Amino acid sequence: MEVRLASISAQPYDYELPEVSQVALVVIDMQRDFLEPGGFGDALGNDVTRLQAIVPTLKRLLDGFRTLQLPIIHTLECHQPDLSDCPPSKIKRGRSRLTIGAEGPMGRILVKGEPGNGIIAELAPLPGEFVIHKPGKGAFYNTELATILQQHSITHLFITGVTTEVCVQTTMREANDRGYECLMVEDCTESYFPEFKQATLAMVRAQGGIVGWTATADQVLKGLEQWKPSTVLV
Ligand code: C5J
Repeated sequence: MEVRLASISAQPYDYELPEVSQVALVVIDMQRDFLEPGGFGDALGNDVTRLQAIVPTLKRLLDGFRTLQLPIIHTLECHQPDLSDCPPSKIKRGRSRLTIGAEGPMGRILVKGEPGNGIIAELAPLPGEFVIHKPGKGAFYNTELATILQQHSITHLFITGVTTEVCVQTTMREANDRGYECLMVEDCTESYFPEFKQATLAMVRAQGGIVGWTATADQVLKGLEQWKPSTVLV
């Protein structure tokens, strides 16, 4: 008997959902440091207000995953207070007025535990959701992400957050190389540079989905609502 798997309408072609519950939502770096004035993004000279446009859609997607009781992984880009996990090259890069570790209006820039380093209130993680502190752009480098995914038998990742061409794309490429089936959610990721976002989406989909798939939040939610996994693993 042919088993027809549920799928999500996506680019460059439909994204097949697994037969068992092996999916997770990954929310990259929705932190005050990137979205609010006075943080790291602002110090680098960016218009941080651009990133706030995705917050309501990302909240809707988060709520959808919460309703379906699917795993959610939040990441934060941050460094230890003594900056021992921050290469000097990263501190120097950008030549910004406020470098990593400097005291800014929301506390020390990109330092773990500082007010400006937290996730914005609207998207705050709930108890039971995973929170990964990452010193790099990619979420696999020097973190427990790979272990969490293995322990929970997760194979399919829905990737969201900021910024599209930096931490989101780096994480998706790292995951793709590790064999994960990755879908970037188009209207749940944003960049300070609109053309970089569009270029990233195009790069992901090119060559038959060389890095994975893209779809909108509505397409993802519609696919998940119709999906009846035979086994729930987490
Ligand atoms: C950056 C990030 N842009 N979260 N970090 O430095 O994309």
